[in-house]
Amino acid sequence: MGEEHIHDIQASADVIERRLGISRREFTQFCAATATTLGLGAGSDVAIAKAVEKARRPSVIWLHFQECTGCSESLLRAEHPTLEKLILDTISLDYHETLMVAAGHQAEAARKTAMKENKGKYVLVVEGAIPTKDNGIYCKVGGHTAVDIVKECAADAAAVIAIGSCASWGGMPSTDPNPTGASGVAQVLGKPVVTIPGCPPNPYNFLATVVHFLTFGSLPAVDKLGRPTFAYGRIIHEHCERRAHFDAGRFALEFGDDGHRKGYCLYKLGCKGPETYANCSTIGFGDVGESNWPVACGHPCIGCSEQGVGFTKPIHTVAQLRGMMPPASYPNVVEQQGKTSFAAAAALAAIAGAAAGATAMMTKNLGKTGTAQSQPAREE
Ligand code: FSX
Ligand code: SF4
Ligand code: F3S
Repeated sequence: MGEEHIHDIQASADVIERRLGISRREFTQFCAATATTLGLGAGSDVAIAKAVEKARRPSVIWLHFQECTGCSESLLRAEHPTLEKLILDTISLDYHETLMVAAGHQAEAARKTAMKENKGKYVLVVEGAIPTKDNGIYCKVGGHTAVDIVKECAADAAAVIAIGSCASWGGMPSTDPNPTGASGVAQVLGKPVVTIPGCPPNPYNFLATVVHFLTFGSLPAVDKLGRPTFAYGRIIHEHCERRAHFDAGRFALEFGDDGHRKGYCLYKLGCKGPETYANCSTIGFGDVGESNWPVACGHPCIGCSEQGVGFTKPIHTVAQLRGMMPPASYPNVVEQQGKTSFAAAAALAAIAGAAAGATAMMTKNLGKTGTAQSQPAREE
């Protein structure tokens, strides 16, 4: 890293330290981790630092429809020292029903004013599914249906982001028999939008998407479902900390059994990690410590971010392996637990897991004061 580079990023960090009380170290870590997570080249951390420092504060209109507000909660409850401050500093949250002080006509007026003053420039964030059945009467705000509001707000938006599985594809409210015709934003608008699925989604994925928009004036690359590929490009199973046990044929068979207590793979309890695209297993949630995500807590992934899996397949039905099986040299997955050389499986799993590499470690270490810690190998 050149001297000029260090000087540039520290100058921005000084500004942020004064403005938000976030230490220079935390801020430079944040910029580097975001650049790495987004898969950007050398020097991008400086570009990110400068974009955040300048705080152009794009106007954000955040709509709520059929949902539990978990997306907003997860964003604001993040223990990440930088996350909440940065999100509230880098955007101007001009309309958000659960956070704004205004109510009733005042709130409606705030939305209209923000839309008028920032025509063509504001970012529209939609949280929650949109009921489309019976002319959309199952969700109204200020006397207007969710369908009408989302269409009105999207018309002059610079970008539309659907946060959470509900807004991405219908999520939990669209569960069969979907009595309200709950749908995702793209379905209602009839055009693709960026989606950040998950119930709730990882707030870091939302923030990295916004930072990309701030830094480059464009949204990150997405897949055919509108999901940023930096976050949803690989399946959870690829980087799961229990993967060595899957490969070795060691499974928890019941909650609380010996395998469950030993941290074995949760595949037979219905874990949907093998058919769910998300980065939960690499970045964790809330930054409250190593491995804070559903599988690490002992519960199978239910595929909450994957359309057709979460809220669709029964929680304890075993996952479709999407063509991925342990190599023939490994014991069969239906064999008894505990008859495998753990070392061989662990070595191979380590190679598979290495791909998670820098992104996982950098992101996991965001905001921590200590050094990177690796999981000790389990010897049994
Ligand atoms: Fe809840 Fe958001 Fe789930 Fe939905 O998250 S956490 S029901 S994805 O829209 O509030
Ligand atoms: Fe992890 Fe689930 Fe895959 Fe097992 S099946 S390795 S618990 S993601
Ligand atoms: Fe959801 Fe599975 Fe991640 S349940 S939070 S996609 S581990």
